[in-house]
Amino acid sequence: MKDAAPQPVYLSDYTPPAYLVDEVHLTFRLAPEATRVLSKIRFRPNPDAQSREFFLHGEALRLIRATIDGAEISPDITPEGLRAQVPDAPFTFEAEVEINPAANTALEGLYMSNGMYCTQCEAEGFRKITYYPDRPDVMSVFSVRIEGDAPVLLSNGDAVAQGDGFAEWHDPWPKPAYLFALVAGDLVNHPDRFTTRSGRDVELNIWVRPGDEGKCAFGMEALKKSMKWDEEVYGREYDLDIFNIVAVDDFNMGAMENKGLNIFNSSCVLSTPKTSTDANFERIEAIIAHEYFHNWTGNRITCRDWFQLCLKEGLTVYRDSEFTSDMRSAPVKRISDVIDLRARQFREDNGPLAHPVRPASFVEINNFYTATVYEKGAELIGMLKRLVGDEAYKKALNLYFERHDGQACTIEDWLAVFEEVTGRDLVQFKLWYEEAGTPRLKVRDEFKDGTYTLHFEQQTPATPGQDTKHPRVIPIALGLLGVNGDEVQETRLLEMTQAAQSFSFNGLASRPIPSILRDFSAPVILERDTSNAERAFLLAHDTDPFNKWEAGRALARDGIIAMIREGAAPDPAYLDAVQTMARDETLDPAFRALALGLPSEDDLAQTLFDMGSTPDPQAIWEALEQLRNARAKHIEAVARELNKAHQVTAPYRPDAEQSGARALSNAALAMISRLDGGALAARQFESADNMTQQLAAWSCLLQAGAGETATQAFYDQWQEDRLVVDKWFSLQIVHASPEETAEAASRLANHADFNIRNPNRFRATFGAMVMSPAGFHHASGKGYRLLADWLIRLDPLNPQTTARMCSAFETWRRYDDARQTLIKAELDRILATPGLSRDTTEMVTRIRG
Ligand code: 0A1
Ligand code: ZN
Repeated sequence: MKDAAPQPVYLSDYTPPAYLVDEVHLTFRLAPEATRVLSKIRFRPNPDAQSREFFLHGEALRLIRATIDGAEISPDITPEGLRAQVPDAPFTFEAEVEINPAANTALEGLYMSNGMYCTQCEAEGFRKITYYPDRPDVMSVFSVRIEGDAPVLLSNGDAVAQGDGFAEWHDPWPKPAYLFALVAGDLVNHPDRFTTRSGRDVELNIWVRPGDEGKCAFGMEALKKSMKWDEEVYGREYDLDIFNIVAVDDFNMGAMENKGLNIFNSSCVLSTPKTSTDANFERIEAIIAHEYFHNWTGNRITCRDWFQLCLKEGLTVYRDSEFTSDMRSAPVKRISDVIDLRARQFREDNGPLAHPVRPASFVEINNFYTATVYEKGAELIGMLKRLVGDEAYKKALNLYFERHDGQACTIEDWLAVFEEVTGRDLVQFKLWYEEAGTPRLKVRDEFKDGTYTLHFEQQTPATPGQDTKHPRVIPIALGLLGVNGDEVQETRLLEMTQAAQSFSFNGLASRPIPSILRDFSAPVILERDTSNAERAFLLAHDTDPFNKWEAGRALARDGIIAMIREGAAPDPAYLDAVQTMARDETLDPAFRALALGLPSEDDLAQTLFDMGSTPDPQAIWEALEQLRNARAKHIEAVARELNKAHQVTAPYRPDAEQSGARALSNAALAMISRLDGGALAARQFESADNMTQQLAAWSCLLQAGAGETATQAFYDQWQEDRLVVDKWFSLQIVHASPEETAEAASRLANHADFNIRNPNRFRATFGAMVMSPAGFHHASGKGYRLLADWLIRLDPLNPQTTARMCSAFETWRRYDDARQTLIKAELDRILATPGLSRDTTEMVTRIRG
């Protein structure tokens, strides 16, 4: 809680730990309100240390007793931890503390969820369990004994003993405290096995609440695929005899990679065709892979300090995106990732919360699990791979695993293996880690005497605390097309390193059409004056799926911008081009579904702001509605054709092929529903045998204003399934008219099924409100007020989720004075709340600027 202004920590202040830990023994005597934790820790002075101060982190612990080498001590206790005099030689520290898991609503440390004990220790949650050097560069071997009456008692590593009311676990791999985990409760398992390529027989389990055992099969298949993929692609094998996954309903994030005992938000692991959408299945597969891949990139090689978070997260996100590309469609994955990157990371990078992929300071590390660290961090790996090539990437990774196994590393260590393998100097590349902000890449082109020249200029706007930016290395994948649509220059990589740089191509018969930044080869904003004709040409002919999609998106975006700014009619060039694209049966249905998507309201608001206009959320919403209606009319016949032709009749499978077909037929259904008042959607709602079809139909009905019966029917059918009820909450709010968004959120927050302590339900309600910009930014300010009211209520219970949700306000400076005044008043009101958490204080302070 906030007493004095919270103090930042700086990367430049890093010093090695004073003491290292050789082994840790923990005994847990579980009781909901008074769990006893007994620790026995073998310390030794660190020869590399700069001080001999013995400090152990510890928060909200009741110390019962502490000893050093068996002799009782009276340590100096502060709200942050414990200090004591210790021998100048190896010694054993023992402590007994009491904690209260039942009162832990922050879901950090040891807490309870539906009667089950569960932990979350990343980043700094272990200090709420016992006194310990809770920093990732202190790695140790853990043995754990759990005493309690729950039928299932789990911790990291391998089970070494089990009996009535107790279990003992030993993890032979040294790890930092943030990877510790404990779970105890009435759980049932979905078991399986996997044999690693060197012949280790691994027991696999997904542990769930009784009744959920039928929802694990898909997650288990995803786990086995991930294990195999990591062996085949990265040569990484699993290293214990058991791998456990536990599903928990109350969880702040998606999932956590604790060694040998991954803990998942139930929404990221449980699935059945009837209760989960295609998108849910894909996400579950990706998150299972992500957590599993952390076993090497994160656990075997971890981070020296939390500033290096992108070392494990950027790399692991990159690895899970490669996995999804291999399992499904690479172009569709790339396009979806870029949509997400622009929506979340570019937004962050262009506002008051902008920070480098490796931040240089923070107040609360939990506020830095961001799109920048994760998604931009992954983009940096992708650029590095493009620059050095596949072979060198593989060699560098092998060297990284070989050299740093068992260590806590830095970005410098990471870049060094690439420098060594390739002989390249990566000093300039490192700027991508150190400087925040999205580079703008301006392009002009010229054609003379058979030579085509592209002139590039790069510039990165200032970000908070970083006024000056330096030119970055930008890998620009480029192709050139001839007027007949043939490729006259296949994709090649241009390496831009200067502020301004030109590249020429000789011997061309006529002026080519450039396809720049293929596959989105760098996370930059490309600015180029181009014609709609050229975009339509690229949409029709580009061989690079990303740029093909991008051309359609730009065409749509500029058309909508003209509608908003000039009151123009929907652009006929866009309507015709999209019609041709949609009915092109040579294109993957999933690609076509993506290409039928329109830029988001938030994306358009930022575009308008960048053009010097003040975005009006209501006008943006109206223009999008007008375009959607016009498009539905214009391509009605095609929509009807597509909806029929891409119905899936085979038994449900959540694979890329069937999901793509459903995505396209449902995109068509959305258009048809704008014309038939929801008649076709009503039939689909009635007959749907899977959640993808049911939800799509209900959503069309809500959109058409004909959803009342379906809304009730959906609730009656699914009220016992908490993950489906989350969908029931969200969708009603997302589809409310802008006039009624806040009312819908408020009504649902007062529904009997609302539970402020469950982050999934809170996000389903208020996250949905924020995802409807015209409603959230309603001119009356009621959206802002409602969100602030609920954030103030949530903060004392769960600071982490509160702080994350504050980012709804991060774009406030885009808007008109009246809205800015309203938002600022809410930010001030939040900040003035007595006892506001450090997490929320930091976020609101940064947003306010
Ligand atoms: N390391 C996990 C995400 C995670 C991060 C923080 C948490 O609590 C503050 C929980 C989970 C991952 O990348 O999956
Ligand atoms: Zn991760």
